[in-house]
This record gives sequence, structure tokens and C-alpha cells, in this order.
Amino acid sequence: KQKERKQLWLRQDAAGTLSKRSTAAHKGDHGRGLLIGGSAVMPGAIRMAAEACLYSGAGLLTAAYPSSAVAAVAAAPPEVMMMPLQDENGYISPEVRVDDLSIHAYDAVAAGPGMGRGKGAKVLVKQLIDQVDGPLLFDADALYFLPENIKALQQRRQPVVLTPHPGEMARLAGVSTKEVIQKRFSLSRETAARYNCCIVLKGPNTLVTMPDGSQVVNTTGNEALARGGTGDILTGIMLGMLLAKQKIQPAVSNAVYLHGLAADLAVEHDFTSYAMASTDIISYLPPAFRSII
Ligand code: NPW
Ligand code: AMP
Ligand code: MG
Repeated sequence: KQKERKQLWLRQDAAGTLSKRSTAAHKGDHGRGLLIGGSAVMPGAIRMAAEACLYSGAGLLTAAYPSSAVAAVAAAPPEVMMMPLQDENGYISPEVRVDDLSIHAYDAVAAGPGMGRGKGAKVLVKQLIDQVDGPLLFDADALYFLPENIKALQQRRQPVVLTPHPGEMARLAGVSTKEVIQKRFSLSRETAARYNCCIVLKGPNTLVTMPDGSQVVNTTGNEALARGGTGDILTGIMLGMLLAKQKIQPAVSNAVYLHGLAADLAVEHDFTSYAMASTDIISYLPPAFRSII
């Protein structure tokens, strides 16, 4: 039987659950992350995710992308390690095999931003579900291939987190976008149980639902987030939080909280919802983190 527990996620929850960083730590202690995505037409998505992940605690970060997206990834901060993948017409090739990516060397893996919905993405998503042994995060185009992989998801023991916007959630749940918005609590519980995944239904007051039915409602964020790229940035922050060895529910809730708080600080201090770009939000991650440590 599912829980029907709902909780608002407030500053004290974020402050009380963010992992402490030991003074004796080394980079490996802060997690090795792998971020997979990008394409010739959407190279910026993985670049934004990578930059946000670097500013969210990751010890070591590798970005894997089709080789035609190399210029954008190379323009990301130099801390990002690069793993060019075989490219087919600007997208990840269906020939790419996860076993060749040293997938087991990573503590958490995120896939989807800017990846496109071709055969290469389809083949890759199935391999990731079957082979990644740590936490796995699917966003954006990776979500497109999950309805056909429900069985494989149900068999996974390690957590999977999905970050759909209402349009993506509609496809996951097999309902209209309107219905997603009207029934977001019950629909999220049903879908999280069916997919055996933590579902982060994005939008104002983003809702985090665990497979057991427990739910967290975020309290940060504003309409400045309603622009292309902010979801890709959330994926990067969330990969950073998944690497921080917290439990899944607080890790995911803190990522959503900090993403929204960074946007709140951006409009409070320097920007307006009109005149800013999604990447400006990344520069408010330092004060957002500072306010909860
Ligand atoms: P409509 O028509 O706008 O009202 P898609 P995507 C609906 C990459 N990006 N509430 C929407 O509705 C991503 O990473 C790359 C209700 C439409 O029907 C992905 O890989 C960028 N409905 C790829 O683009 C920057 C909502 O969902 C559908 C909704 C495609 O992702 C941009 C659109 O969804 C982008 O991040 C809401 N809140 N939000 C880059 N610079 O490289 C959306 N919908 O077709 O999955 O398109 O989200 O743009
Ligand atoms: P995506 O559609 O994948 O780019 O994700 C958009 C991001 O912006 C998600 O984190 C949403 O929760 C957030 N967002 C979009 N519109 C709003 C809004 N009006 N208020 C608060 N957050 C929003
Ligand atoms: Mg998105």
C-alpha cells in the first residue's frame, strides 16, 4: 500500500539534509559523475547541465556526447572531462555500447538533455537501465523511451529518478497534459509506483514522488525559470546531489530547492524574469548553497 504523506520542502529541510563535506575529503569522496546527452543541434543542453553539476558538489565529472557536439562541451568549464561517442548524423550512434564507457567507474549517471529521440538514444537508454549499478537519472529525451522499458525499470534495485515537465509526464502516464496538471498528486503516485522510479514533476511548486507514494512539494522558484535550458540545469544540479551520498528523497528535493532558490536570488538581486538567460541561474548556485550550509 502506498503512503499518502505530503511534505513541504523548506530551508530547514534542505539545511538539515545536505551532506557535510569532510575537511579530509578527496575528490573521489565527492563522487564521479557521468552525464550523457547533447547532439549537433542541441549541444548547449549538455554543456549547461555539466556546468551546473560542477557547481553542485561533484568531485569528478565526465560528459559523454556525440562527437559533433564537441565544440560546445569543449567550451564548458575545463574541469569537465570529455568522452566523445560515435556520432551518426549529429546524434549518438546506435552502435555505442555502454560496456565500452567504463560505466561501472561512475557513482551516478544522468542522461537525456539535448540527446534527441533517435535510434541511438533508444538503444542507449535500455542499456543504461540494465547496466548502471548506482543511481540513474533520466531527463528530457531519455524519458521518451521509458514507457517501452517499464519491465526493465521494475527489475532495477538501484534508484532511478525521472524529471519530466508536464508534457513529458503526459507521455509517461499516458494521459493529456491537462490531466497531468489537474491530478498531479494522484497521477504522480500511480506513475512512480508503476515505473518503480522517483518522479520529479516539474513546474511551479515542483512535486517529488517516491515509488512508495511519499511526496515532497518544493517551495522555491519563480517564472524566470520558464525559459529553455533551465531543465537541463536542474539535471546537472541533481547529478551533483546524487553524488553527495545522501538518501534519494533529500538529494532530489535539495536539487529542486537549490535550483529554484538560485532563480529566486537572481531576480531578487540583479536580473528580471525578462532580461536574463538560463545560464545566469548557475552563477547564483554559490549563494544558494551558502544559504543552506
Ligand atoms: P507547449 O506546446 O509548449 O504548450 P519537448 P523540450 C509541453 C532540449 N533543450 N506545462 C509543450 O507544450 C532538451 O534537453 C535544449 C505544460 C510541448 O507540447 C530536450 O532534449 C536546449 N506543457 C529537447 O530540447 C534548450 C508543457 O511539452 C512539449 C510544459 C526537447 O525538450 C531547450 C515540449 O516538450 C531544451 O531544454 C509545461 N510546463 N513544458 C539547448 N539550448 O540545447 C513543456 N510542455 O518536446 O520534450 O521539448 O522540453 O524543449
Ligand atoms: P524544462 O521544461 O525541462 O526546461 O524544465 C523547466 C524548469 O523550470 C523546471 O525545473 C520547472 O520546474 C521550472 N519552471 C518552469 N516554469 C516555471 C514557473 N512558472 N515557475 C516556477 N518554475 C518553473
Ligand atoms: Mg527539459
